[in-house]
Amino acid sequence: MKKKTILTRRELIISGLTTIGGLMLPGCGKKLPPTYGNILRMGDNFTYVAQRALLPGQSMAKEYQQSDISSFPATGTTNPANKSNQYYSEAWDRFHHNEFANWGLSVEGRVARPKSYSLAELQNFPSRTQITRHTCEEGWTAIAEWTGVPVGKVLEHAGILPTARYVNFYAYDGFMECIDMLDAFHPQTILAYGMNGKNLPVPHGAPVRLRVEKQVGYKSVKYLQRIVVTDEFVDVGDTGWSWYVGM
Ligand SMILES: Nc1nc2c(c(=O)[nH]1)N[C@H]1C(S)=C(S)[C@@H](COP(=O)(O)O)O[C@H]1N2
Ligand SMILES: [Mo]
Repeated sequence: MKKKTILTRRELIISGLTTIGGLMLPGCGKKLPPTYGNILRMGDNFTYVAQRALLPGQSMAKEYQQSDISSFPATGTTNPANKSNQYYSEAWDRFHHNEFANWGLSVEGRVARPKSYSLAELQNFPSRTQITRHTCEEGWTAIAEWTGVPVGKVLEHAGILPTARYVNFYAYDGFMECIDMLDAFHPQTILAYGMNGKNLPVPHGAPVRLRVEKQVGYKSVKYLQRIVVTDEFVDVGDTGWSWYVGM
């Protein structure tokens, strides 16, 4: 049953169907996330400039000890090079064959210097390592150590524009998710290339995955391809699943 739910969510995303959709604010034509109006998530509509003042007030997800690290199931897509899977990615398959030497993560949209970052470039940023608990919406949790570069560092390097509000993450298997500036610049929100002291394994999203420690598992996009910064809410992932699912 596990798999079915995930596939259903993703099939909806891929086919572009939306069951909830963002709310339209009358008069200004601005699309806002479905959770808008929840006082606890007023940050949803803050710009990059506004979030900088608020960031120090954000809480951290609990971090654990090495001895707490558990076994960790892989779910959803676990190998984009599997040709019998409908989410097969020829591009990812080629990068994988080449040990991700030519792989790059494109950062585009509302940034002054759009750029494709190689794995080496991402690894050259100051890194962060954290041991956290992953919570899947389907009812399991697991603890692992993740190493990567904070998303905020890469966005600042690309020159994020002051009006930017959201960051969309696209994966090679068609999966996509959107987060706001508070989550994007949260210190524990990282582009992870390491898991438990090794390179990120294929089943867990090689070569680089997102970790959003303040939200449920499905925000942590594996097999990253593209990051697109936007000024307005783009309803990419809201297919009956909540846009914001805080922990
Ligand atoms: N690209 C991609 N990212 C994804 C998924 C997926 O199927 N494809 N599944 C999501 C879900 S529902 C969960 S719980 C976690 C699972 O990560 P894991 O396989 O490392 O346990 O990845 C999330 N990110
Ligand atoms: Mo999940």
